[in-house]
Amino acid sequence: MSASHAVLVAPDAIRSRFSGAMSEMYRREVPQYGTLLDLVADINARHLADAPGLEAALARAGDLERLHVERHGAIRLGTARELSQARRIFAVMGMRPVGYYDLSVAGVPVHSTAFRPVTDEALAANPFRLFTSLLRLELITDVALREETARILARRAIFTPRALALTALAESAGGLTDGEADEFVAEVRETFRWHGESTVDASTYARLHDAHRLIADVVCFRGPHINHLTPRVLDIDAAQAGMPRRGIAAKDVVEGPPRRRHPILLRQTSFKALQETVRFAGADEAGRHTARFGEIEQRGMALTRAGRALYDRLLAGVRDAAPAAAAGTAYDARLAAAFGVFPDDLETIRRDALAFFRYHLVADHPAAGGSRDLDTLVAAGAVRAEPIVYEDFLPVSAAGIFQSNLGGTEQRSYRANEAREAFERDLGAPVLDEFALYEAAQQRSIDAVLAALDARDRAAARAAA
Ligand code: OOG
Ligand code: NI
Repeated sequence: MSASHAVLVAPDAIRSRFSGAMSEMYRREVPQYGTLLDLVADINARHLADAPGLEAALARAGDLERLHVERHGAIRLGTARELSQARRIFAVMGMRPVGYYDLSVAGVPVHSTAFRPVTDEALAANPFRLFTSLLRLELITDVALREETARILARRAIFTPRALALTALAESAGGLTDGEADEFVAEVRETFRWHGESTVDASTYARLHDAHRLIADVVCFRGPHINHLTPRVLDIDAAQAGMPRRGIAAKDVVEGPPRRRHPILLRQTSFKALQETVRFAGADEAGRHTARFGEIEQRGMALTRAGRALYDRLLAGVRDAAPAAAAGTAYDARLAAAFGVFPDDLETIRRDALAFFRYHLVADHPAAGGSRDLDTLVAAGAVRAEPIVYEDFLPVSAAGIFQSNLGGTEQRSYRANEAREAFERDLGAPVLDEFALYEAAQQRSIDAVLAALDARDRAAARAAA
């Protein structure tokens, strides 16, 4: 077979291999992440056994098979060139930039997007996502330090020449062969490994660290080490309670919405970043750096703009009263109380258009007197509505995760200054709108239901004729 007719590997399969390779590498680098995976596997198995019907519901939504391979990770990049190269590399694995997150408001000098699969099929195959942040040099106020930072970053090349060559090949050939895909995964993984040696001397590290811990983390290393990986758990409160029992130091509060019967958006918790040994340029003695941690997430349904506005308003009300980290269990109680006004039964959520749903025709159900009205069909039981899983991130939660893992309690904040256009220019492409993606998924399912009803009617008419 000539090369031009070689069989190409689906981007979904390359992403699965990459996600697996990253997980394997991180387990070796951060053994506590392995402990976290064991804890999550135990909780998921127990939760499925204890909640009758859940397994079937997850299976119907295509969520069961993806559960055990599901995870997200996070990386922090330094330059526009790194970000645009990352965009091309992740595209080979079917991951597109979705959403814009401004974290400067929370005192973190970065803005971010999430590279993730976007189609229903790709998400079902493997939803691996990478929360990807770009350092905002313009937020470093000390001009000399800012220029030095730019000089240091300009010297490094984070992707291997082979990774970039294979990316160009995938772009021109429309994909990679099996062997090329394996090589690509190994080469790209290389970029995200931990380096125990800093590229700068101890005093440069100290100055950058004093400007912001995150700046030191991004600038002082050869590449953007993966800083956490996050499996998906079905009961995050059980995971939060289970961490200390396995010797894991959990962060104080779970980020995101409170516990509910029908989970919404995303709840997250993490274990505190490890102190790691680093060797600085020209130094004999080892120093320390804190960056890498483990995280657990529980995903719920994707909210519409209206649902999200309600979520944001309720959360802001609670947080304005007192910061989450300071408040401990009192915070949980206030959060739960505030969210009392957010409906927690699926039919109200659906009818109030607070969340997105996927609609399925119930096989062999007499179709509600030929009605084409969705609410009528749902009420008659002829059509079933399943909530669509939220596949993205939450800026306030992300800021909380960043903060609890920078090893300090600093809460400096920058002026709120969204810079989406600059981010998209650096990325080399616009970010996709997550609401539009969920809306389209919902609409596709409605169109499919209506088309199936029409087909059913035509078949019935033929049979009657
Ligand atoms: C990213 C923190 C955000 C999440 O799950 O919200 C994040 C980082 O620390 O680099 O991963
Ligand atoms: Ni995360």
